[in-house]
Amino acid sequence: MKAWPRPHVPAVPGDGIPLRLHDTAEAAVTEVTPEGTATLYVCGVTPYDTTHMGHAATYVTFDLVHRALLAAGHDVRYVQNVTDIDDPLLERAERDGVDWQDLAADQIALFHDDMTALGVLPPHEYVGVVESMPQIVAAVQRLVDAGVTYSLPNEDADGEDVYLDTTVVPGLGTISHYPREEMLTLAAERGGDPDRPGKRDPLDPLLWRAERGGEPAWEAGALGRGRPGWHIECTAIAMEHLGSPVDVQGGGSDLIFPHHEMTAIQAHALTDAPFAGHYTHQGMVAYDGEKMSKSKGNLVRVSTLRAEGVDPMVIRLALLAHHYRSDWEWTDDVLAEAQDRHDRWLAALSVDGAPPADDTIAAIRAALADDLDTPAALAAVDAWCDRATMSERDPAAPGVLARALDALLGIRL
Ligand code: 5CA
Ligand code: ZN
Repeated sequence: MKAWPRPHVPAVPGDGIPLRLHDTAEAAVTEVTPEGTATLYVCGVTPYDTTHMGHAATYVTFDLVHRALLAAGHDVRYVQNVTDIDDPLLERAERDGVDWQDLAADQIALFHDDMTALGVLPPHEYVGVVESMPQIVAAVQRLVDAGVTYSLPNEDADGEDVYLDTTVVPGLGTISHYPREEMLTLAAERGGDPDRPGKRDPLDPLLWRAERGGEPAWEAGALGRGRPGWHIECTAIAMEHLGSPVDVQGGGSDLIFPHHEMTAIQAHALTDAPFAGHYTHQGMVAYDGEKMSKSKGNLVRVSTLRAEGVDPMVIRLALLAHHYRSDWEWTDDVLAEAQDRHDRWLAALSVDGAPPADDTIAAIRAALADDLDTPAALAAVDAWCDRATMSERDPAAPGVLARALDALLGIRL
């Protein structure tokens, strides 16, 4: 599938700094140490009701990871999936009386438009689940052949559903470290089926779902017609396009369990090696006191604000004002503060000569390399703007700083 257009990334003066990033599995901030090209896999949208501020926060955060790796001197290869077949997508299409493929195509187009407006660098491969069916089927079949799966009959289907047997593969809990009770609760809330009779462990993830009447299904050889479980899609797509381990696996913190836990276990079962060097997670953006989510409908959409005339760079500044690991709430004040900052920065960068910017650029680089400390990076720019009207004059400084803001923060004023 095609991604969105790639903006130019200007060169930045100064030395690259190795990126340190939080790893959920280690519960620590550690250096990202790519061998050769740095690889980044980020879980993409399920294309309905996108792009809300939670989605935007996640993709802007991993855009900063992408930019920080480039600024550190690495070549980067970035893959993002799109979950273009899934229960919630089918349910929404049914509710609205539209074809699920048309709904997905429209929402993917809208997502691309929003990502372009927000200045997010596109992935090198933007990969749909539907177009990846042969690789996903092959991954499930390899797990079956390895003897780490079992099948359960289903009265609604001719074939059988296939599960990974987590009682025989190692690693359950090594990403999230959540207590078992919490895992059981989250599995039930987030697409799992812990209460299904016959499962060897209630947490075992579904790998292949036999065709139910009226549902889309694909041929899968010995597995029979059906469609994949959610987690194996990302395992197969990441391994196909990046190999493993990937340097950074990303997504929102709502994906820590079960999605990233299971993605990693499955990859480990396939390769006998860790899936990722860093499992990095964006905190949750809330609205009206609750996590912003498509299922609840408490959404602020990027496209709505854009249609109201809000500059997408103001939206991006609103997101950057929060550290990516904190949970925070979208409010009108958040947007108003970002608009103020945008106007101050624009005014300061538009003067005829300003204070030298080298130290400010070094401070932005250092802040971002330190686990994406965007509030510190923004504060460094604020401080430069406060000095911009003072006497010291470097005619080149506004241009140099503007290009650094573009390259490092994705802020193009
Ligand atoms: N297609 C799957 C991943 S394979 C999925 O989770 N899609 S999604 O559309 O529900 O979410 C897309 C991304 O946005 C995920 O990384 C998710 O963790 C993140 N996300 C969703 N809601 C929020 C939120 N309120 N705050 C921050 N990130 C969020
Ligand atoms: Zn995923």
